[in-house]
Amino acid sequence: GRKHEGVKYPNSLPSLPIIGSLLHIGSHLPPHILFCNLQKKYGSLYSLKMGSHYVVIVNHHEHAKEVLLKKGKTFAGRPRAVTTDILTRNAKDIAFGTYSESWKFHRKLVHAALSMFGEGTVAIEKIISREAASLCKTMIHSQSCPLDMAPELTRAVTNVVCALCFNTRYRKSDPEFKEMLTYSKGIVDTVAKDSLVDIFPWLQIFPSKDMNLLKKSVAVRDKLLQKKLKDHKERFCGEEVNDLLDALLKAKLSMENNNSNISQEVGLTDDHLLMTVGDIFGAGVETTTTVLKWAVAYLLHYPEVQTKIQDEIDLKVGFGRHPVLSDKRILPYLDATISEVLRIRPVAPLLIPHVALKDSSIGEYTIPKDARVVINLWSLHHDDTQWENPEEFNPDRFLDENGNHVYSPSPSYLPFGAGIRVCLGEALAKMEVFLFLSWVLQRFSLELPDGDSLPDLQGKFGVVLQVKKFQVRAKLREAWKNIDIST
Ligand code: HEM
Ligand code: PLO
Repeated sequence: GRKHEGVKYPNSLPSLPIIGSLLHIGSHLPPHILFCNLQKKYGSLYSLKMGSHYVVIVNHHEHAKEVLLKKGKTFAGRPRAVTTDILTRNAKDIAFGTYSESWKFHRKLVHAALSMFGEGTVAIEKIISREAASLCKTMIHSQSCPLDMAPELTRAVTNVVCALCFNTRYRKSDPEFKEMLTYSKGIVDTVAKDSLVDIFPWLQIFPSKDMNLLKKSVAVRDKLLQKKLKDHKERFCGEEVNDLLDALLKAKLSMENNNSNISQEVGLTDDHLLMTVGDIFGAGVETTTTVLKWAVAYLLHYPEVQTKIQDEIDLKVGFGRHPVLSDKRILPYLDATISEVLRIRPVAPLLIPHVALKDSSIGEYTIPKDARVVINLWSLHHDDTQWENPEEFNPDRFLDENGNHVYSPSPSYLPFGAGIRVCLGEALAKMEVFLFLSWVLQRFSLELPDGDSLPDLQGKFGVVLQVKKFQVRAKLREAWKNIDIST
């Protein structure tokens, strides 16, 4: 650390032109891995300049918890960035909106709405099971040839969040669903490239081609969301709340009726409503689908893990009924596998950047107001003082000596973040991943198609850590050949 009148700042990387050449040694490493490697030279907490912005990179779990939990409110800000501003109409959403009354209000509303229609009630389990059944049914027809599971996994996950947000679902060849797949890919491929990734000289060029794709994709998304809002406004009578959009409209109406200025203060404008559902819809689809794809990719690499999960399901659930949420307790190996997938390939390896709302500190280091703080979850999840052979995929690390699932065998594990910015969809995502995987693995064995090479495990860094395309052969398991799958 650099000492300055008794104040100690984090080590700082040399300024950009020099880093340019320095970083080129490990050229084209994705940022989370580069930031992890830089610890060797600069320690676990260091800073760098990105344009005029001062950025602090946190690689150790104690520092991460100080930022997220102990000083959560101090570090609850978010930076503004050109691309996320386009996505969110200048940060009028939850994920990219900075700490404010409006942010608090929307977060609370969504949280309440999600628990009302889903989490904690049987309603959500029913919705997920319906989609799991539908997924299994389409997989039956694809047994004879190699299958890219991504589109159908995405549809299953989309339909769950569609039910929660809009009380609708998509059929297989629904044109609106296809449109959604296209715009969402356009957004994932381009958004946040300026704020996070452009720390790196070789990615700093943000081509106008990307910007055009982003704008076009956001316009298509906005049109779709606008239509949903219009439909809901026409149908909603102020009483019966069927989904998240109804809940938001009800909050808006009751504020307007109260004749208060609060709705201005907390921003219950149409823009805010649209951006809030946009967040939940977008996060709901891209994150959970990504985890499922990583899980399948790892099961192809580790067929013995798949066999163990299936043995557990066969023994504890059997073939007479489908898996239910309460089976989580009796399927610890599946649960451990999911935890391990979230460790080894975190969906958001750098979370979303945080911002210091006032002068503060992390450990012994002084952190000035407005500093951007990037938590490198990758470093936490691959810290070899915390995890034995961190690169190895091993669900057993999440089991105790009696074979029970341990939620967090190390404090260096935060797949959903923590504190006041913790993921809003954690409970929902966990239910979905558990049910979809247990349904599929109860019925099918997933194998590498003859002649294909194993799926890539590096991933592609972006606003989420994406999985490259791959195919599987999904074989209906022996025991199911004579059973009617639709039940
Ligand atoms: C934020 C992980 C699924 C909604 C986050 C963050 C992480 C995360 C790491 C950032 C925390 C931070 O910046 O400190 C995950 C993982 C998921 C998942 C691993 C799947 C397994 C979902 C789902 C939803 C959702 C299904 C929607 C229902 C959100 C929202 C935020 C968020 C709205 C922003 C919260 C805020 O800034 O206040 N998530 N997420 N996530 N997530 Fe998730
Ligand atoms: C995914 C593409 C969608 O079209 C728009 C969208 C909205 C919210 C974003 C999400 C994208 C990516 C994952 C994010 C989520 C908010 C919280 C979540 C960033 C860009 C995570 C993992 O932090």
